[in-house]
Amino acid sequence: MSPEGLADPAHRAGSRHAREETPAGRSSPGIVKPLPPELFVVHDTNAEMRWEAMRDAGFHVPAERFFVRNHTATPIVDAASWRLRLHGTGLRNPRSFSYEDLLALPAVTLDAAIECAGNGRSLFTTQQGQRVSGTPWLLGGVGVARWRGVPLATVLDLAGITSDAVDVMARGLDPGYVHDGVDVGPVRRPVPVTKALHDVILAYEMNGRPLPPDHGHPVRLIVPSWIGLASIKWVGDIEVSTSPLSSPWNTVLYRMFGASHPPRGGDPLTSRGVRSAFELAWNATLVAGRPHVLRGRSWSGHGRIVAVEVSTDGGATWRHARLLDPGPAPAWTRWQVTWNPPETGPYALLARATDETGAVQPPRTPHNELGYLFDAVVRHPVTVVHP
Ligand SMILES: Nc1nc2c(c(=O)[nH]1)N[C@H]1C(S)=C(S)[C@@H](COP(=O)(O)O)O[C@H]1N2
Ligand SMILES: [Mo]
Repeated sequence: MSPEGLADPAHRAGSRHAREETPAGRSSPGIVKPLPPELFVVHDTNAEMRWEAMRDAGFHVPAERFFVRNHTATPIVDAASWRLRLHGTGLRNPRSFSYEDLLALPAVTLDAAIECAGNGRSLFTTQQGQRVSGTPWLLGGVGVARWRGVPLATVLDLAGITSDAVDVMARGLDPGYVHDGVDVGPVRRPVPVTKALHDVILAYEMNGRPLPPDHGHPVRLIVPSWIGLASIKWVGDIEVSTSPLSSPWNTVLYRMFGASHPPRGGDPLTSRGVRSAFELAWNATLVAGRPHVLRGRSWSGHGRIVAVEVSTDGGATWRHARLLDPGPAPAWTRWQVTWNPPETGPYALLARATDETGAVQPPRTPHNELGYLFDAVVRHPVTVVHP
């Protein structure tokens, strides 16, 4: 890996990252931004967004509140000396771009969700009684931001992509990831040329500001509608190849493994399914005998959300929630429904979304060992109490 642009190759070894507990909340060894406990739940090098904190947020998740999924640690990359190197057998004109070069190219703006393939993983266990391994996300491994950058197609054209190129693999500048005791290098994973040329962008802005360190500064990929892993952060180089490329992230990780899957795993994961979340704390307390506006958001990697139904009686009856956004496909749709809880006691709130392809959230998600793509209807526990 080229160390170009890495201002702090020692990364997170410094004492400012060694702290465990601070007045601002728990910190993570690999994350730069503050992680106040009212906004985040920290899982090792990752931080999940609390859904109850979305209640007063707008359509976009502010960068300070956006979930972080780091395989290792956020590198501090200096945009001025950073270079994006394009190389490989699928290019006639291999070349590099500086940050300024990218800023000078025609830009596009896109509202898109980033969602970890493991979002909802803990529900395989708590809701379906199954064993899975990996970061135990609840539902906060997702966020929508407004991304601005250069279409990857523009940059690939300038580097002379050949008509027989098949795979495009971006590689991060983060420290190498240790998998099964072996350093397998920085996060990287191929995207087929058809997707790379279709709607992928090299983003340098998040919600109108330069990308913050934890979200890929200076430049990251945004691969709309695909699992978050594809949206490589801190991109240092991109390989374009006329033969298929591989990395641990499309061979031993991010595929479906287990009894109902092929012995060497299903195909590498691409687009995400349909999912919903309430903007409520897990085990929230609500007061009986008065109307509550239940709000939430639904999203799908296959297309626009066209309907969301909510059940407050454990799935016996359903009613349609009011959709509040036109539902731009790669982002999410906010919705709301009013509920007047009749009695005190424990309840499960369910939300079930349908997208424009007709895909509906199922009652159960088939098991896979690494706990990817949990898309079943979630039973969100709340307690209703006396006023
Ligand atoms: N270089 C690099 N890119 C990466 C990762 C990483 O660890 N290193 N994590 C991936 C995964 S698994 C996800 S879900 C998204 C998370 O993006 P975020 O941290 O900006 O929310 O980044 C992806 N890009
Ligand atoms: Mo992820």
